[in-house]
Amino acid sequence: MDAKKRIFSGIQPTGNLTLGNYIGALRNFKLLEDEYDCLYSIVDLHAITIRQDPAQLRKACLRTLAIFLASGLDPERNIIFFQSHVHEHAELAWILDCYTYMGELSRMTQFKDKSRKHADNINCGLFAYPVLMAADILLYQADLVPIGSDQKQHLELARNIAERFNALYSDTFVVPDGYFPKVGARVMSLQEPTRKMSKSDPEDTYIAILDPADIIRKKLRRAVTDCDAEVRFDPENKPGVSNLMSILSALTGQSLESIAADFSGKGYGIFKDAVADAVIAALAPIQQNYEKLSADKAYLESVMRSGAERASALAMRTLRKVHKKVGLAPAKL
Ligand code: ATP
Ligand code: LTN
Repeated sequence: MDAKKRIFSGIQPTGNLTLGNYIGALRNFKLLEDEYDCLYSIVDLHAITIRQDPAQLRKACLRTLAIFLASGLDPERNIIFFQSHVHEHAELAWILDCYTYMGELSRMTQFKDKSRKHADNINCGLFAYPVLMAADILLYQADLVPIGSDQKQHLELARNIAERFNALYSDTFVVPDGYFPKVGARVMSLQEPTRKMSKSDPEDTYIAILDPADIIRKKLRRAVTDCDAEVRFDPENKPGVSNLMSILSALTGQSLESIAADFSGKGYGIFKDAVADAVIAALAPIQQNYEKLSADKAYLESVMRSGAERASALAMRTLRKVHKKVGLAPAKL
């Protein structure tokens, strides 16, 4: 009997995965693999809402897959696949577009941010991005979605779309819940700590999962703090220090109070080095696994092939049900 609840989450293969992606999402993927049936996708169709260089994108896709596996995700217990390999994602997204209002999408803060950042390419895909994300989740009847807090608004929209569809046509979709880390749900930029750490920002603002130890230490030493030299958690007045404290807490499990007590009167140099030690220790095993895995192209290809097959079998069922409910003519006449 299949009594386990289901999880779906996705990461875009845009650039280098960051410490934010790790703490906010990837680390939880591994934590949840025992308790749930999990699908983890490299959402390449989302990535092309921003203009990508094809050769770079192709590389980033494989690199992201290797990082998923290097972080310890077992490709037999979890379904790991590329979004574009399962055509039902785009098909369901089209149908759900017809149940989503322009007004709802206009309110999405990620759309507003990305429109500002890419003012020369505000395309329809960028606008409809959250509908494709809803399709990803609803296609697999996922109960839970591990994400960082920047995706909360998108998840809320996915829930609204599911409820709207269910109300119109009777129960069709599971209405999903979000799963957010207690500390580190929003890791901030090292240079502008009031903004989210993002893999599409300049190099010195983020720590990449694959950054070597000396680079990690250098980036953290240069991280923006403030000038009162007190390690205290106060995101409003001390965003830089508070961000580093959250990173340390998320990686070591130490509470924010106990971190403040440990570094009281010690100055930022020692504190930043301790954060660097924790980050380096957390990422080292992933980096070692990555070295081995990324060289084995045949293995990576076999994982993506079997992931796509397994995901397709599930996706097909939901899409068929949706076609029927909406009133589309059955394909096998
Ligand atoms: P981009 O900068 O290309 O938009 P991104 O760094 O925001 O990308 P995504 O692929 O969009 O990364 O996100 C993958 C997952 O990582 C999502 O669940 C997202 O919430 C989480 N995440 C991204 N950045 C952070 C962050 N700074 N802190 C915590 N979680 C994050
Ligand atoms: N929109 C997300 C990535 C994403 C996702 C998903 C996350 C696409 N589809 C489904 C969870 C579930 C982002 O920008 N971080």
